Amino acid sequence: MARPKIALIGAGNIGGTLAHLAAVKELGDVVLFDISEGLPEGKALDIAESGPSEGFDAAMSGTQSYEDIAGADVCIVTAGVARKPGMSRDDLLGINLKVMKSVGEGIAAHAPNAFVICITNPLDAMVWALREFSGLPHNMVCGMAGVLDSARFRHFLAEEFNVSMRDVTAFVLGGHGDTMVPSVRYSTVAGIPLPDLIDMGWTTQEKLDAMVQRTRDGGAEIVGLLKTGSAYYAPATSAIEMAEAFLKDQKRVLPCAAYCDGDLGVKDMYVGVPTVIGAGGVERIVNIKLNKDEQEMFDTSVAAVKGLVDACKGIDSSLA
Ligand code: A3D
Repeated sequence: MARPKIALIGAGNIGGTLAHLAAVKELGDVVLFDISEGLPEGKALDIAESGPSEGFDAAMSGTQSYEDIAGADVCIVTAGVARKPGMSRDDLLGINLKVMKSVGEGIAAHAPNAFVICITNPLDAMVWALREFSGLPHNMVCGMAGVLDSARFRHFLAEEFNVSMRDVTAFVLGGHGDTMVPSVRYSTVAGIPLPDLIDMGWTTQEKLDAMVQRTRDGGAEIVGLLKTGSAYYAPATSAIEMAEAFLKDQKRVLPCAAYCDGDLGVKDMYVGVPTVIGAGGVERIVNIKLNKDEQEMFDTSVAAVKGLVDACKGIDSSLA
């Protein structure tokens, strides 16, 4: 059986890391696409040359032509620009919306059966627009944010409790932004919910609140340290976890930006919710029950995402 084909649209910091991880994990052959000439070709060659030492069998190539992504099983989209000093969120939205249009059309023309994972920010609005421009089925287009935000929360919790990160589960819901909702009730250590761990004296409400806030600020914390870019190791690892769930039909329960059509009370929008990812793409949304406080936070987050989607519709009339 031929190896799966993985197309990475955008060969910047995350794109290059995705390619390396996909190769090391032997998930399939990788095509890196970028408008920047030489960048995808250079990264592909560099990673291919790590193959003899690492011992993986995966073909690597770089391209500026959408024809080369033909028949891809998975497309991971990081194409776009990051916010630069002096650029407003709306400026960024306008620029990346145009990028989503060209990427969506490229995928529709050459890889219409792919499972598409969007990472480009502002995430929830961009994945919505990418789906609209590509016309692919909603279950085959999703956004990566929840796995990363949950991983950050799990890391902070594991450090606080001095336990293995593997035994800490967490869910972060809502939009990928300041309003994201780290769910304390549904986060556990080996099945023990966090509120019980406070009762057991493992931590305090104040410390937990601080970890929740640090999770919300997780992206900004890394930007503040790096100064010249944003996080890429953990974002790439998170998207690879989702791609692997699809390629191996793992039926993983992972939070991601998925299309909600009435799910958790959200209509016709992409927002972070728990999902099941398998060979059918986003096979199911786990319709968890939120309590009053969680619902209020979730609603605020959904309203923020809706504002961005409405702004997209205002910029590109074909989306309205
Ligand atoms: P960066 O290293 O700048 O890579 C972006 C790449 O996109 C560059 O190589 C560009 O040349 C390329 N590009 C620009 N326009 C196009 C186009 N039209 N077609 C193809 N390629 C194009 O950024 P990065 O890899 O660090 O981040 C990529 C995106 O992910 C950004 O929008 C980040 O904000 C976002 N991001 C999201 C998360 C989430 O959790 C959702 C986390 C971290 C970064």
